[in-house]
Amino acid sequence: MSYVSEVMERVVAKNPGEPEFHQAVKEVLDSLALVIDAHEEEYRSIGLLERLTEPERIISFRVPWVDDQGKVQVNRGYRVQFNSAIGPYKGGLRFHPTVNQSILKFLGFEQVFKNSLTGLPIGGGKGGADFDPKGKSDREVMAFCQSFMTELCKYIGADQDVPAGDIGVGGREIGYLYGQYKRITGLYEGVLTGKGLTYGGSLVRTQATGYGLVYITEEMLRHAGESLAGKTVVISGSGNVAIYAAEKAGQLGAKVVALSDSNGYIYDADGIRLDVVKEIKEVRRGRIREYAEKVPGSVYTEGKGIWTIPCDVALPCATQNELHLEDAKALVDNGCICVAEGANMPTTREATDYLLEKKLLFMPGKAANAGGVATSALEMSQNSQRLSWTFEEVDERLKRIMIDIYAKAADAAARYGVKDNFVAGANIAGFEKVADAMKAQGIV
Ligand code: NDP
Ligand code: 2IT
Repeated sequence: MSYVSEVMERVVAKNPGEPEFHQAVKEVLDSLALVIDAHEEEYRSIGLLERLTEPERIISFRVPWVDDQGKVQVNRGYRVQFNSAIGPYKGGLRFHPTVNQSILKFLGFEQVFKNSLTGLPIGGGKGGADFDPKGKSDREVMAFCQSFMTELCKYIGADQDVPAGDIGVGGREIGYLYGQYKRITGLYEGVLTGKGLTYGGSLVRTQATGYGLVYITEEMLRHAGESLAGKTVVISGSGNVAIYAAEKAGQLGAKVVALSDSNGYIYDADGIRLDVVKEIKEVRRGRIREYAEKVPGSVYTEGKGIWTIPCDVALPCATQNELHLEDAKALVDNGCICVAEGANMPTTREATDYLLEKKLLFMPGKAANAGGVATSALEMSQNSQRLSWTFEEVDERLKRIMIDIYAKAADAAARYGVKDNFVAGANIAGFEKVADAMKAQGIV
């Protein structure tokens, strides 16, 4: 049996009940087979794949807090410190009721390759809790964040592990987490990214994932003789990534006609009004259905189905496994030419294979959404220097990083004879740097 198949079998056997983790590992190992087969003996002798698929450390802890009714609540918190070969662990925190070890291991594993692709010195990690911020008061969110950090602070540090936001963790949560870290440790250091601008945050971090997604999409289209100008775009989600992807797509001349949340989706043939969306989502923390109540001519549809809306470009920006085979077929039937993943692993394996087979331009999340973590690393640089760069300087660096990621994925795909397969290209390019660093550092 090949080394890759052997390790895949081992991962499934050793991590029962973790389907998302299996899915992420399988996708990466399938594309790495091209590289591994050429160096099988060497990689086997140093147990490279066994080590790459085993997190360096998983911390799991109790998070007790008191709700507004005076009742004690208990959540489960985690930090998965996956791989520190090329830098301190770096990756977001997710607060969502579906959070479990499988989801955080898949996200941590993806983060290792994503962070490598940015070209910056950051290892991979992910964390979070099965806490649902929806419908909670600010005081409840603060109580939860303080309790979460009281435990997490033992394991993180500016040169050790630097968390940030993800689903359910935005500026408000990062503020409460940072305040508690500082209070317990006495350190004013860049231990979290996505901080507010008054206490060490970086300009552009809020916009970075969405903007970066659109920069790499534009670059991919440019190489195919196309551009976003005049294109119709459908974006799922209406959180941080979706909103700023929509903003930048609009600035580049595209028309975004749909957004969604976990209840349903809105369609606005005139182009979504982002001022209205921001007011609903960023200010009032409301539901996307309220858009249709405010904007005449727009339509809200309850449930899934956003991918049946005809578009040229689709940007899934909500969550994992939100774009299935039937959705991919609907996109292709309606003439869509490009899919780029703002979320992590939003496209199922079957749907990805179908889109690749139909020769759509397809950019996987670990390349397409890397602008967020890349800008987090720029925030770390500014914190270390004790300086703040201008919006234009950070945005320019972000743009260059995204163009460079496109080039790395395209180059690796071409080198291994799978031209324009950016799934394989991104996995291979991300892997090469981590593998080289792991080899150099011995069996650790
Ligand atoms: P937010 O919490 O800001 O927004 C998440 C959005 O996705 C909301 O509209 C939410 O709807 C929707 N959503 C979440 N879970 C589900 C679900 N199970 N089914 C349907 N819709 C869902 O998160 P982000 O925008 O930060 O993150 C979105 C995606 O982007 C995630 O996959 C994340 O891992 C990824 N990502 C984020 C980065 C960042 O910098 N923030 C960087 C790179 C990737 P509702 O409000 O109804 O829950
Ligand atoms: O998935 C991701 O890359 C993020 N949620 C951002 C991580 C970060 O450290 O900025």
